[in-house]
Amino acid sequence: MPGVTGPSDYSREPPRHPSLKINAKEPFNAEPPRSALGAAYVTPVEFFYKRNHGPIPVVDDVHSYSVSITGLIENPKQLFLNDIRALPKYNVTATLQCAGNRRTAMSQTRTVKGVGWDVSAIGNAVWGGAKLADVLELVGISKLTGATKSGGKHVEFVSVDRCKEENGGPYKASIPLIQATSPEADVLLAYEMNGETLNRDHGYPLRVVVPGVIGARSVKWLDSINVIAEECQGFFMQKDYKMFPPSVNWDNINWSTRRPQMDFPVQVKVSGYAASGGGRGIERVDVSVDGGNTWVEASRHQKTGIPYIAEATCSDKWAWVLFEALVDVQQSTQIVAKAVDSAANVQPEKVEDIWNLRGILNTSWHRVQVRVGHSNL
Ligand SMILES: Nc1nc2c(c(=O)[nH]1)N[C@H]1C(S)=C(S)[C@@H](COP(=O)(O)O)O[C@H]1N2
Ligand SMILES: [Mo]
Repeated sequence: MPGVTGPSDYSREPPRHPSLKINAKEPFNAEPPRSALGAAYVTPVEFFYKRNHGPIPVVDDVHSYSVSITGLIENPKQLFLNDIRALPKYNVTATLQCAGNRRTAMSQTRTVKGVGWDVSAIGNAVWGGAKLADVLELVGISKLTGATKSGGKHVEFVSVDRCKEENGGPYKASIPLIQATSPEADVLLAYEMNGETLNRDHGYPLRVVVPGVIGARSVKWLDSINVIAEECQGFFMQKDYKMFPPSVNWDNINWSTRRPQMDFPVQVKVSGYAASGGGRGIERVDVSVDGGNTWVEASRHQKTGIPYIAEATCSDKWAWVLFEALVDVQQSTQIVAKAVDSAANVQPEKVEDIWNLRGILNTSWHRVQVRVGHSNL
């Protein structure tokens, strides 16, 4: 494996911020405190959630690191980091969200399996790198190609980390070729996060970023790109990250009956974020202070100026929106927030209505119970 290897134990993990809430230690899965998340439009790297399925890979020699591009293509190639850096660099502001975000709340309806995330398995970063569409052009696949001559229709990303779900093999996932070759889709091979070299937790030296799609498809520590006929057959595409109706349980589950989850839907957190997948913007955020009977529209802010990037070179259609609403709360009540995206998708009212076995995509209205106490002083 050129330049980067996946260790078989946890003795070489990187340092992490002490205030992260650790949901699992090995593999390391952690999210920031709620207060750190809403504080900034661009989430600082140290507070960005970390979602891993194995030990963090180690880069022995970044100069010998390369990505091989193979499969159903005419000119297979090995690309070094310098080859990728030589392509036009794009900065894309994109919100990455784990499909398991808010899973803990789904478990309150009925137990679901998986890492117990609170509401912060989400973050917004400025990703710097080459567009995958440009990289694929280097191997002879032109822009907006749906199928190669030899029948390639999907692009598989393979890493080097060792995951127990893959029986010690690497993490992998795929996206359709048409998305990979579409410059508008902004799929990146990123080597920077928030203007700094990507760090080990987030995929150093190179990761995929698929904007608007659940985090699971943004493969870190990229080792090879394979153009294949069918979507990736790996565990995380076929046996995880799928939504099933509530009647399905662990005894009658038939994984092949559902397609892998891709876009993440509209959702919101009461103290501040709203995001919608698929490149759809947030149209409106409504806030209620009476449990959802009456609503006021919140004010919102998107870009707040990112110091290290010229405005014109920075797209934000994949990014979250932060919102604020000043509301009077005179008595103990329930504050509720729900967002509407540009396609008029609205968050569902109840978690019960979208409960699913794997506990993913809990996009129900976010409710926060507030208690107003009266001081006697
Ligand atoms: N190689 C590799 N890539 C991966 C994963 C992984 O475990 N290994 N986890 C995926 C999942 S489920 C998510 S949500 C995102 C998390 O990215 P982050 O840790 O940079 O926040 O990475 C994805 N890419
Ligand atoms: Mo995830």
